[in-house]
Amino acid sequence: MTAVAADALSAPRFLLHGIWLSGPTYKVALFLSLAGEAFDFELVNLREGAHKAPAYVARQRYGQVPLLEDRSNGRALCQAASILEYLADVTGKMGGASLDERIRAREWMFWDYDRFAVPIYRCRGVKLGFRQAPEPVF
Ligand SMILES: N[C@@H](CCC(=O)N[C@@H](CS)C(=O)NCC(=O)O)C(=O)O
Repeated sequence: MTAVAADALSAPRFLLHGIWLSGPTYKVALFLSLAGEAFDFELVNLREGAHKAPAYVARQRYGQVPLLEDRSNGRALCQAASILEYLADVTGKMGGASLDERIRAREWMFWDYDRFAVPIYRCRGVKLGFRQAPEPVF
């Protein structure tokens, strides 16, 4: 077996395309990390328009990040909440053990986007140094 083939066999199941300043990318990375799933990460440079390149849009039809590739079956997944549901399905983690738990998990995911996302992403931006906030806020 060649070294290249051996590398391909040992590659992590998931390949996450995104950028560090993207909250939706972060959500998927956080799930994978908390679930103990090794994954590769490929930077998509939004400033250079990499997310609108035809080869990328062929995999991520909205021309956004994140994009998660599942190498075990060739799936290309987009929309962070949908990706989280997929990961819960295929890993058996964090999806909820009963219908009621699954309903509650979904409620949090959809509520997240209209109530949590903006303030959490802004706080991350301040912590990472690319947004400003008055001292008393933090
Ligand atoms: N609803 C999407 C939102 C994804 C999103 O807004 N991604 C931003 C970066 S945080 C993006 O790719 N913006 C570039 C664009 O929309 O052209 C999700 O949850 O995945």
